[in-house]
Amino acid sequence: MTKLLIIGGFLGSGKTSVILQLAKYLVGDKPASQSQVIILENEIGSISIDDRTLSNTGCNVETMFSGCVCCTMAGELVMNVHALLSRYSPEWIILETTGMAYPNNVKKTLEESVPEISCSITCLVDAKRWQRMQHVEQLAEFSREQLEGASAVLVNKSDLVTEDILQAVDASIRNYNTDAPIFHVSAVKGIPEQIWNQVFSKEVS
Ligand SMILES: Nc1nc2c(ncn2[C@@H]2O[C@H](COP(=O)(O)OP(=O)(O)O)[C@@H](O)[C@H]2O)c(=O)[nH]1
Ligand SMILES: [Mg+2]
Repeated sequence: MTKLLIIGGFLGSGKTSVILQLAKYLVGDKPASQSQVIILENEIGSISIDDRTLSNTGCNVETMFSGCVCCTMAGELVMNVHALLSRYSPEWIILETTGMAYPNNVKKTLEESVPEISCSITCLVDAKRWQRMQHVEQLAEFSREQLEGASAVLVNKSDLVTEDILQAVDASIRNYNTDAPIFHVSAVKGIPEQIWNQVFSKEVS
């Protein structure tokens, strides 16, 4: 069964940077497995910088412009995923959502319409900006919607903050998601294999 991983998180939280690390982990030193990993980018706007960065992984990068997959493009997402499955039979599809998407909606849509995938959400939190965001009501509400259905939370940019701040961020995340394991990472410094092993402990046998 193809595993579809939805990467949620606010704009600039490090989704693309984390996906670069994840692709490295999944492909490892076996270039043959590049074809087993598809990166699906949902960007709003016409020029895709992330797409070019991600192409360096050697994995297939597909881009969906012009709308958000959690709302206006839900139908198109389903069609795209069906097409990717029949064209590549990949082991993994990694979906980078727009910074404004609700990953839960995306997961629900896919689970209802594409039974041949198993879907999970990994949500990113920007360690540097998180606490400030929680003081703005709409952003706090948005944070809740993003984190609620996540099966793992990556607190990214841990290189920019102190241990005390990381602890406070963890406590705040627990207001929105009581179960998901929380990992402190830095996508620019590199995310070690052991962390990914734990993130996927349920999926990877
Ligand atoms: N210091 C630091 N910067 C990071 C980290 N991860 C991402 N960034 C930077 O944050 C910015 C946004 O990252 P990007 O991956 O494009 O975020 P996205 O919008 O969620 O895809 C870029 O300038 C990255 O270099 C990190 O772990 N530490
Ligand atoms: Mg991005």
